[in-house]
Amino acid sequence: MYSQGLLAMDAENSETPEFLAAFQARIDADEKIEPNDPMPAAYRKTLIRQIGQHAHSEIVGMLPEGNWITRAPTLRRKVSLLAKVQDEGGHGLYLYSAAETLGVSRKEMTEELISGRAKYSSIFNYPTQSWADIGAIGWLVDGAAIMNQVPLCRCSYGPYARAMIRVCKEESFHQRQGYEIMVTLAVGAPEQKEMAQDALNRWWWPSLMMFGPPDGESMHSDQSTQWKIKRFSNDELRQKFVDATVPQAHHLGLALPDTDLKWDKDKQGYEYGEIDWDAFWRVVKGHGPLNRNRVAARKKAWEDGEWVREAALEHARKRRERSIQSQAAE
Ligand code: BYC
Repeated sequence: MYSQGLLAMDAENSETPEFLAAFQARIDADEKIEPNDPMPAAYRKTLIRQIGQHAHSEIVGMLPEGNWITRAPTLRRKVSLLAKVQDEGGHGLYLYSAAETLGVSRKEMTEELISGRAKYSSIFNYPTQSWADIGAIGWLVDGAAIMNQVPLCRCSYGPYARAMIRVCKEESFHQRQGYEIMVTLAVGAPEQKEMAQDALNRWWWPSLMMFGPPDGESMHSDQSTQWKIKRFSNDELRQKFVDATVPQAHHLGLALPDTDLKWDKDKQGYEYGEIDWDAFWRVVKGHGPLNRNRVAARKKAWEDGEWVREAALEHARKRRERSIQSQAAE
């Protein structure tokens, strides 16, 4: 996908059976793989894919919430929403940096995003229609993100795992600020409770889709599990999320929009209804309610920022030149 000669970064012997076995032995021994270590080209490629998509998700994920910064109901809500959106920008930057250690540039990754070729989480293609959506996103979307990202703190690739530790701490604050918004609405006026219920109705199923396709259709899972990039399957994490979140909805006095949802005593978990996977794939393939809008917003931001990048590079060039001149004069 990326033009750069990434394969050339891997030693010539990095595909031999002996090398692959030795690499797998390092993974099995829970050693961290670091940027300058030799690695199979497919391991590098899968990490660039996943970390790049993850970074894009954080950056695109700023848009639905950014839409409400100027309309937050109180100063306190505005301050915490601003902080949350800034955190997401920071997460994107750690993640782009982690991907850069694998030999791909941020410019290349951004060009993939603004050309519409790169994927990012399906969840960010839905509109935020009311203030309650900001509560639902923090509670459900950040809640789902934590469930998926805590195991990534133990991922085999060092820079990704270390970035995830900081990200998870911040996501945990995000989840709580979202749930607190939902609590406030749920105990408020009947209209506020209705807003909270409406937001839950619209965000519940897309949140379950964040974990990716069902295990039987997840093409990368087996290899990523063998390499300890993934520690749990998509369905396992989805189940953990449902089990943790349903009691939280009950505490709010809200109803989950799933008539098939019921506690299963044998599996000690909730049975839930059929997910509309056709709808999921439509969104992933670019036909969700706001895919075009999201990509266009990122394209505009990248183009508007061109002069800043040029100025920063020119400033760096001049400093370098001055430093060479002053060294020559000594
Ligand atoms: N949306 O074989 P599979 C946040 C793609 S942001 C779109 O199971 P894998 C936040 C998948 O990429 C946090 N595409 O893949 C920010 C693959 O396509 P390609 C976002 C999806 O990688 C702001 C194909 O479907 N979190 O927290 O083994 C505000 C087959 O899937 C989706 C991450 O990025 C999807 N939902 O597993 C608030 C976590 N699901 O690449 C909050 C990091 C699947 O072959 N990523 N696809 O073209 C992961 O953990 C894994 O990549 C996934 C998918 C579990 C998502």
